[in-house]
Amino acid sequence: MDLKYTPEKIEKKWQTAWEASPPKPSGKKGSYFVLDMFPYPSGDGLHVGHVENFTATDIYARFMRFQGFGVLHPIGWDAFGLPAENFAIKTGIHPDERTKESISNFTRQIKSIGLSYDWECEINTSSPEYYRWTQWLFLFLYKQGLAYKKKAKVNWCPSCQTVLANEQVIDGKCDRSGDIVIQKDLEQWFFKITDFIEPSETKDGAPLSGLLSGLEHIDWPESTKAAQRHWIGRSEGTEVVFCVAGTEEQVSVFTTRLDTIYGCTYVVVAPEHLLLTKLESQIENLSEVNEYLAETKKKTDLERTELNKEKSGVLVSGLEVIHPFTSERLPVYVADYVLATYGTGAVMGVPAHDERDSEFAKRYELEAKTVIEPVTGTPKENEEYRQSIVALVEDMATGNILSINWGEKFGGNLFIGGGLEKGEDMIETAIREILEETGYKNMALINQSETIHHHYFAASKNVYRNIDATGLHFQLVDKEQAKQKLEINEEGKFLVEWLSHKEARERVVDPLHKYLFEKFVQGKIYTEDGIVSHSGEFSGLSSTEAREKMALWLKQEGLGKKVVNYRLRDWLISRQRYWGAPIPIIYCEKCGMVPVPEKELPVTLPTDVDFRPTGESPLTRSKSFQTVTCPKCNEPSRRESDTLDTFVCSSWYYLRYADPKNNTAFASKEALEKYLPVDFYMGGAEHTVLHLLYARFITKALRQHGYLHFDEPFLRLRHQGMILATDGQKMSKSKGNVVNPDQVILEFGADSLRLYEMFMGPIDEMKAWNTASIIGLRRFLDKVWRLHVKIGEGSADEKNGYSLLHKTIKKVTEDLAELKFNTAISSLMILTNEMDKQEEIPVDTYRALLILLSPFAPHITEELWEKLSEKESIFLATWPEYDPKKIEEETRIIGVQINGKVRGTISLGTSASEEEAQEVALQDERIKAWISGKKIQKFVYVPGRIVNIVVE
Ligand code: ANZ
Ligand code: ZN
Repeated sequence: MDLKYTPEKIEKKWQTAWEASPPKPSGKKGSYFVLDMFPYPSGDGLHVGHVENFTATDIYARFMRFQGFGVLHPIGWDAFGLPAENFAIKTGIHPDERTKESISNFTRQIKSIGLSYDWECEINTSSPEYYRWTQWLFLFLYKQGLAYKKKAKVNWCPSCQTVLANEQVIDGKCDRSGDIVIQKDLEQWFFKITDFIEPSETKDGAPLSGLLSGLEHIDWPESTKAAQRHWIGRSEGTEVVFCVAGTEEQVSVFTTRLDTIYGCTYVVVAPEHLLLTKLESQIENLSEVNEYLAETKKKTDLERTELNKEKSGVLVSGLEVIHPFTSERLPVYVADYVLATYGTGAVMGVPAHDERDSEFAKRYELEAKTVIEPVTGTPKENEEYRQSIVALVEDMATGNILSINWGEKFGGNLFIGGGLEKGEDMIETAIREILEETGYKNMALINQSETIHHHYFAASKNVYRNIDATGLHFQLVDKEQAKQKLEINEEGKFLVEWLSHKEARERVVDPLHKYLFEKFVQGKIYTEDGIVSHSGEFSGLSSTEAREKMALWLKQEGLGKKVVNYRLRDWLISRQRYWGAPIPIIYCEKCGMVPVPEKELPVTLPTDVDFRPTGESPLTRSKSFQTVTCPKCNEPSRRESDTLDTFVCSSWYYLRYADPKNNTAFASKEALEKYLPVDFYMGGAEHTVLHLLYARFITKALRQHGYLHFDEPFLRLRHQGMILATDGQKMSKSKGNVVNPDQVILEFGADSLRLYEMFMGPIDEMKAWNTASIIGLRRFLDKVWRLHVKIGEGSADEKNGYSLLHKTIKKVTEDLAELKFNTAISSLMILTNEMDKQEEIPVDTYRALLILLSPFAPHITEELWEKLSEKESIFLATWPEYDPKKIEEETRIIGVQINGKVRGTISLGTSASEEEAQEVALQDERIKAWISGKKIQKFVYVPGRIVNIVVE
């Protein structure tokens, strides 16, 4: 028996053995699909983030096999794409050659980590056997009317002469050449993803969930679902027609805030808006307008809508529109913060209630009309009505604001407030209140707010109140001060305090007073719903009611209708690039656009291509590719020369894994029914909005036409957290801080690398690399190895003190099911340390330890298993079960002190943690009664002795 653990000796040995005959348990419980987001085989090889992702799913796949499932756990290559093509442009090495090299490097690396992939299912999206079905998918969508061609504005780099994806545009510049990217109108192919946003039906009449509603029933991180919803951007609003004065033309605007329309003081159209061309002859400052239009052509939509950028625009003189409700004439602006591609490409400007409009209006000195009165606090029943004022007095010399500290119970710090008395106007009230409460005598009014509808509980009078409050902003004229008349309240508080802006921001929490501070001091505008004012017959309605009634009126007048808008656009899938799947379409002079017949697929990518970018797709210049006849009339024709976005390849690959060799369909019905949908999916959080959305769309489209039996592809999804470099920065080649897994394996072995990455922290959190701590994991494995010499006869029992074994079995089993790998490993470490203290270890205990550890560290456990004279692989063994009786631990009665007095007792396990103690204590009825309504300031558990709770 080797006394020393030498991973380099055993890891290769088992990798070869597993490859020759992979241990395949029976899988009685049916199939389970564990999937990684398949990698792009880059020239840089595998990075530690891949290792994190792949190890996690490998552990989970192994665990599920132990649980009796027939696990499908495949790997493949997302092999088309720009990097290989760019590399080819630089080096002359063909993308196919480069990709194959990279794949073989990735394969070698993956095998060296001991990942249990089903290699017989391997796929490669750049192989004709695969992209034949990608092309089939295109034709399927084309035939269903879900793939179409239209002119669209795209990112264009004038120096590289090519279209760029949005991700390739960084700060408005090309990520390769650094040139400014412009927007260009080009004929492009699209997939109609927008057809699937809302629920619909399959062609057999079964319900089909939409891209929005489908999210409700899948187990995904909330943040990912939120990102999908945000990307789709469903928005309910109204289209309102503004007639252009003196013409037959109209401008339609889209608004979500019809209730603010009486506050509209101008209309803005996007630079691309047709009105500018239609009424060009009437525009008096045409050259200024045209100059502005040329300027905006240089910007991407992203730059145009960025919140912090200064808004620019130009008045279109000569044009005026008519307000549909008031018939007032309003000016028209053109401004690039309005996008042509959203809503109607025009907006009504409401500077008083919209941030962007407010910024714009300030810059161009446009009027702001307040038409929404804020509602603060929460309405209650039986409120007492009052009319009140709040005075915010500012000492301009110091910048401080006058407040009264009423004490916690009475609202903390507030400005000066009070109700109107008979015969008094607001200013008189304010001056009286200021004098009574603070003694200050002389101030000047600077500003007055709109009415604010405030709901609150008046603690001093013990009533709920509903007040119409007006804020008055005063400036202190001098410090002359009479004696303060009011007295200290029951809390011993009633202090006049001058607050700095920072203090006011932190200490004035009452919503009414906070609002006035933000309005008067910070210059914020009110952008929420409220009560409509200065809006004719609609004044006094709530925002919601006003939107309904105004929309009804517009409809009757034929000046508007309710609409739903989405941010999501159809998916632009054509690329003027070489290294992608050719789009299977032929253009014939006689017959027009003709799809390539299915039996002629794949349309293979030619090799006689000069892929240097010229602005045209490289495939236009390939003789072999372009020598083609029309499938309908046999006349010489030409092929579509664009290729498919690589996101198309990855939108359906998970289906292919079910049946990767099938050459009559992308997968057979039986195989699909057996393995899909994917039970567990894992990958990085960075690119997931698009990929996940596209995959869901393709699933729904195929489902609609009976090719699939499910309408969501990934039932459970998790993201691994990013691994940062030792310096806490993102790993990158340019910073030279990249950790190469090959190197780690060479130094410590693959099992240590696997364990380390899983032990770094919760799988979904961001973590920083620390080479020094890998040694700890290696020592743990050394210890597991050495335990071997202590194996004796017999099985674990009380005498051996191995209730810990049963606890560990329970913990590891439960943690694995929940992907809590770090805590599972630490409980295995505790068990190992405990075993290390024993003279002799029962063989059963050692066996159990090895099985529990095997998903994490497959090589060492397989080797030690063999040393136990086992004939079969450890991965065919039976997962240990725990005996609940052995876990029941001793309990003790613990006293619970509240503010120093013992108020009760609880019963706790001897090893209970502080969290557990807190949970038990706070559930105890007596304790609950003692602390109800009070805030817990401190909770301390002195293990085995006492619980101490401090409440206010
Ligand atoms: C007036 C208004 C007043 C608006 C107010 C908001 C607040 P979401 O929610 O994203 O759908 N808008 C409409 N079309 C636009 C375009 N093409 N480019 C830029 N902005 C556009 O946003 C809808 C709101 O965004 C609309 O409601 C409109 O401004 C603006 F107090 O109309 B709103
Ligand atoms: Zn033809």
